[in-house]
Amino acid sequence: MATRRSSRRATAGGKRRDDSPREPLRPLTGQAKGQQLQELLEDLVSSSEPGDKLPSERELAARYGVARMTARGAIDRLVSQGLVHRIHGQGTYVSEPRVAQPASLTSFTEDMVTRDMTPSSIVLAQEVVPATGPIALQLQLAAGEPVLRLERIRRGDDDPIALERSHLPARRFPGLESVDLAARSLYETLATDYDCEPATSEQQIAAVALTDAEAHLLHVPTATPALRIERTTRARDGGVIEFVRSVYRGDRFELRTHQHRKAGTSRAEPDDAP
Ligand code: 16G
Repeated sequence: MATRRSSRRATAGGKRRDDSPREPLRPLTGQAKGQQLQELLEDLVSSSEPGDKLPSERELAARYGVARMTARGAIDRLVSQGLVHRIHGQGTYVSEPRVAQPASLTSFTEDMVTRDMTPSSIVLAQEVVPATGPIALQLQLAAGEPVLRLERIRRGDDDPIALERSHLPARRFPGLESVDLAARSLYETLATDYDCEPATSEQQIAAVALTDAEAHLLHVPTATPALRIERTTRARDGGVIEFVRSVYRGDRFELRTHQHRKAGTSRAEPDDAP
């Protein structure tokens, strides 16, 4: 799949441009015309801006000498990859790129800045409450001990991307409930104000459909696909400092991982026979 240039920026004010390129007729030849067309369109998307309009099925069919069904199929695949979206009665438009979360332990703020986006948050809850059994278990506390419950809508360039529901041990971070976490990064605050750096984490990731309430907060239709991430984070001293349950919009977020294969894994074992 084509990866869009990270430098691609939102069209000012979300304005849509209708400047479909006017190229000469270039009939596709050979097998798998749908696949060829899809690749051409992925290329076109990678050099476009969010909000740019794609040529219509009819234009694509005429330009590349393919059936309209073939053009529709190629666009459908781009839609399902999240590269473009259809607006009923208007056409197909290039989508905002996904934000990549790297495999390393980064904060939302860092993820946004890496993508050249401006992070911001809307704080929905920031209060000290007694830990419920499951939260206490995750934070390795006794049930009823005070925890900071922090719920934030995380935004990139003012677009809501994720909903994060964190719990932190309140005794370790006294006063954190009064810090303006709409304006400040949590990780930066922990490091600067509490001399506590997040060091390691374990994550569980699952594909989910957003609930009504989540979809409403993230400004997308109900049941939009999303990634649910649960992360337990420890400080350098090994203490658990955060348990977070987040949902990230599937159309705006992706995870990047790096795999390492152990040397010799694929070799057949020599016979043990004497
Ligand atoms: C990430 C973490 C979240 C942490 C936040 C801090 C996941 C699932 N979540 O989004 O646990 O609270 O970064 O971000 O990755 P901040 O420093 O920008 O407030």
